Amino acid sequence: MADHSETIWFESALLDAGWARDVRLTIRDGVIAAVEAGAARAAHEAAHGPALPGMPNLHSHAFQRGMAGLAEVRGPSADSFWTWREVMYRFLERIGPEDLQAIAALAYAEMLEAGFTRVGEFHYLHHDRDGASFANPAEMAARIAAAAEETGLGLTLLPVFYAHAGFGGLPPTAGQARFIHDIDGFARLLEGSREAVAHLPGAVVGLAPHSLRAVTPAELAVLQALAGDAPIHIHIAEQTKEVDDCRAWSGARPVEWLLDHASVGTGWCLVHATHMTPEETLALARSGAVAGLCPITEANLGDGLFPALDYQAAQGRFGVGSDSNVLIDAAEELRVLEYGQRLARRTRNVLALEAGDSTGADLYRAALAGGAQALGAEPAALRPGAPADIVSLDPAHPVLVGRSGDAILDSLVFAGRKDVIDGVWRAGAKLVTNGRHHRRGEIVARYRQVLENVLA
Ligand code: NGQ
Ligand code: ZN
Repeated sequence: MADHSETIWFESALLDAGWARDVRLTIRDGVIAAVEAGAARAAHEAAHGPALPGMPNLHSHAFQRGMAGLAEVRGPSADSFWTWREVMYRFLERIGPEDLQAIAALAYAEMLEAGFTRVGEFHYLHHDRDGASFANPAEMAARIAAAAEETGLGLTLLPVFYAHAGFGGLPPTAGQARFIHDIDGFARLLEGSREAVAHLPGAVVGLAPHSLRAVTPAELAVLQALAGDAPIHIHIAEQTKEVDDCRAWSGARPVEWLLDHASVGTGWCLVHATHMTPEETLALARSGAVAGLCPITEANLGDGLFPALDYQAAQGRFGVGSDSNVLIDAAEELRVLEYGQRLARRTRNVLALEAGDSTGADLYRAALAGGAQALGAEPAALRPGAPADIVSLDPAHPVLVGRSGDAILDSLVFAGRKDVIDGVWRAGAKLVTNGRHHRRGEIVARYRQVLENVLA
């Protein structure tokens, strides 16, 4: 048959105009071809629970999944982001190409199980353990692509340019040797990365200056030209030390400096942007760029709180990322984002846009739009023409009893665990059933073997 379409029926679904009941999606070549609401289920169609667009995960360092929980022991002096980074550098010293693929495959299977259908992989572990480049400069990028292919997760690969240890072009440290390129080497990596994902449906390649610490202004200008229309991501203003160092170097704060020296617009994602003045917050919102918030990691690393209320009041765009992958859960990212604001302000329902709005629904919708924009992806929406990236919830789960409409999202975000998720489809392929990735068994077995060796 020439027509490769299939239909999937959901008891309700979050459409652009709001929740609809009895929804049939027709999927053709991985894309939603038609949406019918109020459609009686046909005898041959399975009944699925409430359907949501899959959430984009705009920021991940997949390999860090392997050290989740291993940096929670108090050290000899005050622990900080910077002591955590030492632990992280020691962990990554041991990761080779196969290890990276095995760890990333586990992380990506877990992302799908946790409601994410695309990842922005901020990939900077480029070279061999001794710092020498691989014969194929994109060897490690190809391993990320392979993990995305094995699991079926959508991929926006963001090869990272990293050249310096600190502001002012400081030479990199020994611990950073595996990340380092000059511009020519990076251009080859970018080319190789494009080849590495060429066969993956829907894959996007952007690029990422690691941080203002790691690039010079001249390098940043070249990277911006290399990116063209592709997404460009950067870590920024995550820690107060970075703000202080940036001011000592330039007289300006990081977000202020970037907005003054780069053409920051809708193609950009500023990851964290935690420490901003009200003026920077407003200017970032007006730029049309996406703030890449990683609330679980930001809490874990003690980064501080993003000025979410002011940013949202200025119509700032944001999405969420699982970053260090210490815990992978789309709904929990939104929960921690809102709870940080509640704790700081001693109020409730801070990020609901207006009276009568559901906090969970406003957060979920905003993160869908911001995440897709940041990843250079098609809209994350259940509408004709959008990729069939769908999460269905378990209608029999106790947390959903008697819920309909936006109360489903509030119950997922504030009261659910990921066992509320039942099915996940990516580009029309069903990858998760009963909350379990279809290749979980083999992926976990390989991960166990690899990680026991890495940690030995
Ligand atoms: C990273 N992660 O590149 O993995 C960073 C830590 C750095 C976060 N910032 C290293 N969460 O920023 O220098
Ligand atoms: Zn990061």
